[in-house]
Amino acid sequence: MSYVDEVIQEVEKKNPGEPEFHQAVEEVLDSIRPVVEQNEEKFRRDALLERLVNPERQIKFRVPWTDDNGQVHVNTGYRVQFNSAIGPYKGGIRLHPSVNIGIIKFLGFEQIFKNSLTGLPIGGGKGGSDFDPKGKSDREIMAFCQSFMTELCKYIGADTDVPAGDIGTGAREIGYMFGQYKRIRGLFEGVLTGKGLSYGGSLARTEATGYGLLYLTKAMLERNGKDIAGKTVLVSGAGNVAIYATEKATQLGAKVVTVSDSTGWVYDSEGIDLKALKEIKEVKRQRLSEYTKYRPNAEYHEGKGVWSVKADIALPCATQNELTLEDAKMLVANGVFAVAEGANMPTTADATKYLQENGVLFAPGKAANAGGVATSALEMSQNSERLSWSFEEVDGKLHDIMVTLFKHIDEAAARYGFAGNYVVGANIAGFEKVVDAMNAQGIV
Ligand code: NDP
Ligand code: 2IT
Repeated sequence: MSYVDEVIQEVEKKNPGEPEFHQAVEEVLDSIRPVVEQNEEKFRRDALLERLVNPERQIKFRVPWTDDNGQVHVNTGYRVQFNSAIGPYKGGIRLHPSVNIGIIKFLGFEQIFKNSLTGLPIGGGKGGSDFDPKGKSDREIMAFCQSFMTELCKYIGADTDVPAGDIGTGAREIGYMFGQYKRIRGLFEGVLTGKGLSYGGSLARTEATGYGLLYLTKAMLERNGKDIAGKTVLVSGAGNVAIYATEKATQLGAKVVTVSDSTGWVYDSEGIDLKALKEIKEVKRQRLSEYTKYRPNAEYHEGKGVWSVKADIALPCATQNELTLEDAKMLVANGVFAVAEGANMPTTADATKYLQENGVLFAPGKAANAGGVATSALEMSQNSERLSWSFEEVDGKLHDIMVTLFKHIDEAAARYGFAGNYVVGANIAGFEKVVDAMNAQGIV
């Protein structure tokens, strides 16, 4: 059996009940076969792939907090410090009831290659908790965040591990976590990114993932002789990534006609009203069903359905495995010619294969959504030099990072005979730098 297949089998055996982690590992290892096969004996002797798929460290802890009625709750907190070959661990904190160790491991594993692709010195990590922020008061959110950080602060630091936002963690949560870190550790340092602008945050970090997604999508379209202006776009999700993907797509002359949340979705044939969307989601923290109050001509539907709408481009920006084979078939039948993942692994493996086989341009999340973490790394730079850059400077760097990133994955795919397959290109290009650093640093 090939070394790659041995390691895939071992991962499944050693990590039972973690299907998302298996899915992420299989995709990466399958893509890097041509690289490994060039020197299989060395890779095997050095147990390079075993070292890659086993986190350097994983931390699991109790998070007790008290609700507004005096009831105590206990959640589970996680931080997986996956790989520090090219820099301090870097990756978000997810707060969602679906969080378990397998979810955090899949996200941490993806983050290794994503962070490598940014070209910046950041290793891979991820954290989170099964805490559900929905419906909680500000005081309850603060109580949870303080308790979470009381334990996490022992393991992180500006030069060791720098968490950030993800699903359920935005500027409010980062603020409470930063305050507690500073209080306990006595350090005002860049230990978290996505901070508020008044205490070390970076301009354009809020917008970065969505904007970066569109910069990469535009580069991919141009490489294939197409333009984004005038196209109809489907966006799923209605959170940080979805909102700023919608904003940048609109600025580039496209029309976004859908957004969704966990209870339903909106179709607005005239184009999503950004002001209304931000008011509902960022200010009032309401359900998307409120949208039709602002736009009476739009439609609101319960449940899933974004991928059934006729369009040119699809941008899944909600969560993992939200775009299935059945959805992929609808997209192709409806004329969608490009899919770029704003979320992490939103497309199932069989759906990805179907889209690629049917000629759809497909940009995987670890490339397409890397603008968020790249801008986090720019926030770290600004914190280190104790300076703040202008919006234009950060946004300009983000743009260049995404265009360069696309060039690298395009070249890597072609170099190994997979021209146009950006899944293979992203995995190989991300892997090459990490492997080089791991080899240089010996068996650790
Ligand atoms: P937010 O919490 O801001 O928004 C998430 C959105 O997705 C919400 O509209 C939410 O709906 C919806 N959603 C979440 N989980 C589910 C689910 N299980 N089923 C249906 N809908 C769901 O998160 P972000 O926008 O930050 O993150 C979205 C995706 O992008 C995630 O995959 C994240 O890992 C990825 N990402 C985020 C980056 C960032 O910088 N924030 C960077 C790179 C990737 P509801 O509110 O109803 O739960
Ligand atoms: O998935 C991701 O890349 C993020 N949630 C952002 C991580 C970060 O450190 O900014």
